[in-house]
Parts: sequence; C-alpha cells; structure tokens
Amino acid sequence: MQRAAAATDDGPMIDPSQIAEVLARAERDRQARSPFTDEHPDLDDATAYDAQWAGIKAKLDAGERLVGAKLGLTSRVKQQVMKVDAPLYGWVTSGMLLPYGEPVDLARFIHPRVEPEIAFLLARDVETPATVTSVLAATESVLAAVDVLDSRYADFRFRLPDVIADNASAGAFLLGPSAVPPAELEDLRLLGCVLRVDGEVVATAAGAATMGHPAASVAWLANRLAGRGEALRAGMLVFSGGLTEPVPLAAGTAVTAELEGLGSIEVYGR
Ligand code: OOG
Ligand code: MG
Repeated sequence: MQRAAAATDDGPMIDPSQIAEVLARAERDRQARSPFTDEHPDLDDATAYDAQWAGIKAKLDAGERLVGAKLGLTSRVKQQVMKVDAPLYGWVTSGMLLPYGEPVDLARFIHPRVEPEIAFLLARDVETPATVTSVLAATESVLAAVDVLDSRYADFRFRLPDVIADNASAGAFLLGPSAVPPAELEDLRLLGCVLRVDGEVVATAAGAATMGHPAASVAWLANRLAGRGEALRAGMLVFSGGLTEPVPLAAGTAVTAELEGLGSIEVYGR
C-alpha cells in the first residue's frame, strides 16, 4: 500500500535532467548505482533519450566535442548477455577517444569491459531512409575498434531505458591502426573477428553478428535519428556495436581484438 502511494506521489516520470545529473555524479565518483527502472518502472525510452542528451550536452558545455555515435546491443550475443532484447544508441565525445597503443587507465572507470567493434568514418551525411548500400556509399573508411564499456549501474544490471539514459554504457573507445575504404574490403558480413585475453582465444565472430551487416546497424541508427530530427553527419565516427560478448578489463590483462583486414588492437589495463 505504502509503496503504491509513494509511486503515485513520485508521478509517472522523473525529470530527464535529474536522471542526467545522477548519472554524471555516478561517473564522476566512480560509484555504480541501481537502475532507475527499479523505482520508476514506467520510465520510457523517449524520456531516457532526453536524459542521455542532457548528459552529453553537459559534456559539450564543459568543452568536449561531439565526434560521433555508438550503437549498442545490435548483436544477438550482446542482447543475450545483457538480457535486453532491443538495440539502442549513444553519443561519442572527444573525451572518450583513447590514444592508440597506450595502456588504459583503470582508475578512470568503475568496472570496465571491452568488446570488439567495426567503426565507420563518414565522408558524407547519411541520407534517410538509409540502407546498407547508402551507408557504404557515405562511408570514407572502416576501422577496427574497441569499445570500453563502463555502466553506471551495479553489475551492468539495467533495462533498456536505464542503459539509454546512461549513454549505452559508453566509457571510452580505441581505434585500430588502419582506416580502409569499404570498397577495398571483401564482404563486411564475412569479416572475421578474434578476441583474445592474454593470448587465449575467448570469442570469435564475423561482421554479420551486428544486424546481419555492420552497415545495417549504422542504417538503423540513421533511420532512428531521423525520427528525432537528428542525423549522422559527414566526419562522424560511428561504432556499429559489439560483435562478441564483452570481457572484463583488469589490471595486467591484455585483451587483443583482431579484425580481418583492419589490424589488431591490444588493450592493456593499468
Ligand atoms: C550496453 C552497451 C552495449 C554494444 O556494443 O552492444 C554496447 C552494455 O553492454 O553495457 O555498447
Ligand atoms: Mg559496444
């Protein structure tokens, strides 16, 4: 009874800027919290995207630049591991890009995990409705990438609106050594990926893991953004989503993501 009354007093929604502030504090203090949907099961995706943008806007106001976007939960393996059955997106800012070849400073994160991805560097705006073909035509190059995830929720336990508000668990990103025009690669659906931890193979995948084609993820995002009056623009980097399950990045561990034709990225936690 009391619980129901409290939920009613709270109203059906919480304010996006409030959510953004709570998450910014969790990020700054490196203190994971419980998901908002525990207390607010009616939090919806649109409110969560408003909260996400409020968090990004605060980073931009603090001097960061918007460099692109990330897809999340575009592969079946990621949806199964995270127990959320729909894709989502987040935004990538300049402060999230880590220099190639340097150890990752673990003190920056709460509980980092890494996963291999294929990144797209856009030469042109992606027109909508977007398709695999139109995304490839707008792409300058593709690169190997590693997404360093760091959920602001304890144990990475969340529902879709929670992880939307948390900018798709974005922590940091590493890019591989070569930027290759898509026309110079074989079929991106068949592009092989091998993930190793301290030399041991822990997962393998192919480009088709993300929505059947990595460019299909990017097309999904372009179409999704159009519904909010936003777009993928020339010069943006788009991370198309984890190809394999993520692995924890611990001190002294070396995680290597090898993507066929795009080179390898070695990630060391320190
Ligand atoms: C959510 C973010 C998902 C991906 O590539 O699937 C993501 C998470 O796994 O915490 O970045
Ligand atoms: Mg990812």
